[in-house]
Amino acid sequence: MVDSFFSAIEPIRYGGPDAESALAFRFYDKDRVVRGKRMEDHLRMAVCFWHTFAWDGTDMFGSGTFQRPWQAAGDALARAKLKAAVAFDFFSRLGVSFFCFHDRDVSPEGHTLAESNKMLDAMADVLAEHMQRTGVKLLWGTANLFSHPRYMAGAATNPDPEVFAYAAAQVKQALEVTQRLGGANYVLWGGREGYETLLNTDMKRELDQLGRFMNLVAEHKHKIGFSGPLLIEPKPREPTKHQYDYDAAAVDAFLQHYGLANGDFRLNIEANHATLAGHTFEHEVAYALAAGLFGSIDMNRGDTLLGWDTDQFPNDLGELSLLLARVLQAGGFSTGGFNFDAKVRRQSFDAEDLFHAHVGGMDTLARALLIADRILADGKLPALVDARYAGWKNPLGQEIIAHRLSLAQIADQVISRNIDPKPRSGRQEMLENLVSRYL
Ligand code: XUL
Ligand code: CO
Repeated sequence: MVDSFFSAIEPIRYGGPDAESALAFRFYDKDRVVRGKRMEDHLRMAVCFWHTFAWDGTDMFGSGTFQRPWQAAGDALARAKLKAAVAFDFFSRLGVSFFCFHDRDVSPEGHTLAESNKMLDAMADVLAEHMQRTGVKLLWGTANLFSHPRYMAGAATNPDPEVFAYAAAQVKQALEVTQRLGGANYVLWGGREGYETLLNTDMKRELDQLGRFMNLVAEHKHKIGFSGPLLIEPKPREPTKHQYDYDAAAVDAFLQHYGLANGDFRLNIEANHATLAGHTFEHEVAYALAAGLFGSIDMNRGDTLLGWDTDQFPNDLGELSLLLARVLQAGGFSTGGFNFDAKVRRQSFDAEDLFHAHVGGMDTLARALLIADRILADGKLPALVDARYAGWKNPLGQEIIAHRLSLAQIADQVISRNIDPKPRSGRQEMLENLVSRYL
């Protein structure tokens, strides 16, 4: 079965921009060196278990369309083993470097937490063997604290402390398994950490609970010596009406408020979550970088006409070229990477559709990397931004920023020196034309 599921697909190779086959990389040439680093090491791309292997194509109007062999009825642990074997066959044929998972994507829910933990431990051994055999690494692990009915009113923010405790126990196990598998990061997405209605919600209490929860996770990370960062993944809503980790700025404020802004936590920015929050993807990444919280990226896209998290594969070369230029300029990823938190459409149920989706996403990022390199090598765009702020290098600007002038002293200078600033063009259209020339 493992051999047969993807057996019609040859391993994906780099064929250059004019490759004939639909299933070849045209730009992703993993050993090609760009700005002193191999493409594979720049992009650190990952396939996610949940959309690609756990989801069966169900949506809110219809049942599963995929009917994968590992989703058929039967012994849950045997199916989890089959799913893992097929997944690693996929990673190898695709030639991707990393994968990501939730505890319940790779291992079934038992009747008790002890039983679930035992199965997860067994599955971690299975994953470790596949990782050893294929060389595919773990970008991050996480716990699913939103699917089971016990979490319907939240996990850490639940009105019932026993649910908080259950979630804490689940994270302890998922973090330890992530460490055992050499995961580079651990992710916390607060799927239901928010509310459906304020009528039944004590917001202050829920935020305090969430703060305490993160504090406990950070303590445990240090206790076990997990070296990667904890990544909080902002999302404004869905499935909740409002989620406390609304966007990068909200998480930044939360971390500061609860004494958690000490380097343990960074952000996992997801493209479609950014747009749901009314921001651009580039805005969220720019904020994370500005706040010193940039960690990793969940790579996908939304649909301009659909107001929910459609999690489509990325294909906007212009957006991604500017994004990569921004990330490269800031030094690139350290522990993070590009995880395809993206799913094929329900009608794309063939095995080969999973390859078309990932090959397209990987090639788009690789091509964007090459364009970003041109943007930075040419240097005009960063130079224009620098020039726009050049005044701050002068004595007035430096004294203001260095806290050497009070409001009254600044006011005195404006009057005594007859300061009379003249407007300057922002040159937006010229910059837009410049960017088009790189594409
Ligand atoms: C949900 C989402 C999650 C997180 C991990 O929108 O993005 O899959 O990435 O829990
Ligand atoms: Co995500």
